Amino acid sequence: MKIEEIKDPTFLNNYDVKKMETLSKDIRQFLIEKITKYGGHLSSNLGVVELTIAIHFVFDFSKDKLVFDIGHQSYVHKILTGRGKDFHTLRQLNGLSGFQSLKESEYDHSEAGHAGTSIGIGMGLAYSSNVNNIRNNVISIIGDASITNGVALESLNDLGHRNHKLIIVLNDNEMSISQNIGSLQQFLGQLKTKDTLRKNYEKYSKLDKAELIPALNILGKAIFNPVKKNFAPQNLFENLGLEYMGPVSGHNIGDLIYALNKAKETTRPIVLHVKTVKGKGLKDAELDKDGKFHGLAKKNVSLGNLLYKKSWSEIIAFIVYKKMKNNSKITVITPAMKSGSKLEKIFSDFPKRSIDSGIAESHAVLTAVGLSLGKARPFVSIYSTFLQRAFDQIIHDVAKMEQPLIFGVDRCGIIGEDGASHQGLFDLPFLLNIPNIVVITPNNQEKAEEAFNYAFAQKAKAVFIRYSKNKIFFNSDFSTSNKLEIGKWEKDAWDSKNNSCIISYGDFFDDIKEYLKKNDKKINLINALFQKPIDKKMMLEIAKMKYILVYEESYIEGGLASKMLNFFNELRLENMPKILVRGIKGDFIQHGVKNEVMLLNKLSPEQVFNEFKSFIDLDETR
Ligand SMILES: Cc1ncc(C[n+]2csc(CCOP(=O)(O)OP(=O)(O)O)c2C)c(N)n1
Repeated sequence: MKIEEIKDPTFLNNYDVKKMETLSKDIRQFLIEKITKYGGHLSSNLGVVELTIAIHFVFDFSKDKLVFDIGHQSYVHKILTGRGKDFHTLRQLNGLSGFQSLKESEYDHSEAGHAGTSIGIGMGLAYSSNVNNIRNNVISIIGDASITNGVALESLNDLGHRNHKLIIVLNDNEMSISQNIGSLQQFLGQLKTKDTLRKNYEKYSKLDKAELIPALNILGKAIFNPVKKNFAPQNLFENLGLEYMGPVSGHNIGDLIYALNKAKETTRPIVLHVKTVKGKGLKDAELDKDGKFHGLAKKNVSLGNLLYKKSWSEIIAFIVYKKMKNNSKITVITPAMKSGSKLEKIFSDFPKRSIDSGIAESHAVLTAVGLSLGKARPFVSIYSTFLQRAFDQIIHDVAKMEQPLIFGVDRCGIIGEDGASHQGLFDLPFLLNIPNIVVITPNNQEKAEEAFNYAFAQKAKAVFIRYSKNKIFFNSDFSTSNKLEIGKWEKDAWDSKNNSCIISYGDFFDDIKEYLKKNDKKINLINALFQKPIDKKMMLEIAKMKYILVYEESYIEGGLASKMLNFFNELRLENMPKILVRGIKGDFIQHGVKNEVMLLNKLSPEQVFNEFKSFIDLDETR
């Protein structure tokens, strides 16, 4: 069958196990071909091919509900629900989302991007079936790393004492992006797949759907029940009040269908533990322990001159590494993003001072607070989007206790292909309102190093150093002992006779600077390195300007410009400068290559500069 021709999963009703196995091979081939070309999550999807087929075979998602945790492993589900033909648009502007998407298909019953949400949402959906007197099944699929997330554990705790029918399919591949960690993982590791139905393969593999399930029920009984008995006494899930079944081989369709059917028959919440191999079918991906095949970039994306460029993550890791060499107190913490944030060398060379806390952002920040209270120097490396999970800890534990933590806020700004759930556009608006912290967005390696010098000199203030996913120029010889002066902005191009200026920071500052230079445009330009505190002295100076453009890679509401406007307002000036603010407005920003997303949102340096020019011209002609 051509993968692109699949319209909906009903064709599976006419499939036997053998045909489903052939389909698995074809889907794997398709995934490898498309993802290596167009980019996306590869290993996680290769691991759930048989599992997703079996789920669609057993359940009917025109009435049952399916919730993927994160959703990065929902590609096979997309294929079976008629979206294979659109895979050439995956994660591109106006194309298929890389996660489940309510707007994309009636078969997508929820959305995510962040870990740990599927059990709570699944429980709510099951509850809603009771409220609405509907008889259906709700299935939440969650990985062994995501189930360790605090939110998921809260949901398990609540679910266990209720009687809602929720089937939690625990997809255990022993991997997070890189190797999974933690005691829950160790517990899961003790549970081995004892046996499978494979030895009876000839008896069931060619049966049609009506005959298959009764046959599996007879064959499976003898095999699975002893497994359950063996592990029941010490089973964590059963102790939490949930039913437990497994572990089941996630690559054996007969086993999966048997087990899913059994789970379907229960009336209580059940965990169906399925063992899969991440990257199944592609040797390099199967052996990958560092997450190289977890997510792939689009092939042939032009990244400009890469010769002297490195990603911001690499540069920050390089700076922190140097600091760790000279200061034995510095300890690095990442919530499961060691590979994404390029911390591998730090972890291998300073194992005693490197902590992977698992997918547990709030806990990671709390651990850092404890380290700091104990007079160590924690550096928390965390993606902007996942920092959202630690909002309360930043206020309640970091800022209120005046702990001098250093945060490397990775992947700030427009994120590109991962889209709405992963945008790094919320951290500024929530950070700028928290007392007793400092927020800096450097625009190059030198400023980043100076920001770290400043941060490590602090005794009672947490410093958030923000950087994007971009690549920038890198010099391995560079080192400075300079520090940034708190709150100080820098004038770049400056002519005191010119009555207008542009204020920006981070990559946007560099983008507009380059645009002005290339196009020989003369205008005052300020690098607002600190977003908190703002440079009040400079603000008093620019209060005399006639026109100001604030160009920021953040939501406008609550961003730098709103802080500036408050300040100007309090000055009660007779002649306020006329201020144009350009950044993200209102809506969630969808997936797509960053430059395209910027153009769509009228945020390219050229668009913004021209708009500023018209803004001035219009005013002058009044
Ligand atoms: C709250 C949160 N933190 C971090 C991530 C980044 N992340 C994406 S996939 C992933 C690993 C998930 O592992 P698992 O749940 O076991 O699924 P697998 O990919 O192994 O199938 C991580 C850490 C995230 N999506 N959400």
